[in-house]
Amino acid sequence: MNVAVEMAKNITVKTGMPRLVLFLALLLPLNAFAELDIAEARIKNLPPSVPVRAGYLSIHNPAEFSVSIVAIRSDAFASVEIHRSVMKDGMMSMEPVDRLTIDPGTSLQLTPGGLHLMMMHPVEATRPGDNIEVILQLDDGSEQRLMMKVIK
Ligand SMILES: [Cu+2]
Repeated sequence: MNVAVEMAKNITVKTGMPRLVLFLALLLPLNAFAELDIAEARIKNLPPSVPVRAGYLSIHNPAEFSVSIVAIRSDAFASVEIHRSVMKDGMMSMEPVDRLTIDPGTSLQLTPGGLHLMMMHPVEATRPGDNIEVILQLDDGSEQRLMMKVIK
């Protein structure tokens, strides 16, 4: 039996806090895992002849510490990179970004013309209305799954 369970059994609850809540609180690690609030996660569809898709999302970090996305993957694509659109010599181009850091309590938007996910080589043709699972790898070692909708 693990330590948290022993502790929960031995503590006399005098505060009126339900025993279950106390029990769950004891099971939480001291440093809670990061969890980002994701909204508007979408992938712009392109014909099968085009080997990449751009993905956009809105990310909010509700935690009191910074959270970084250090890698992204999806079974539906050979690879997923983070890109930034930049103007170089009067031409729009893109460059890879190692990680996305979201400061405590702030939001970051991945939007057309700015930061975006570059989703390389779809395993199957994508269609508007598809929901594609994407996994974010965070700097604390945890992973966060999200669904991205394919849009026209
Ligand atoms: Cu790109």
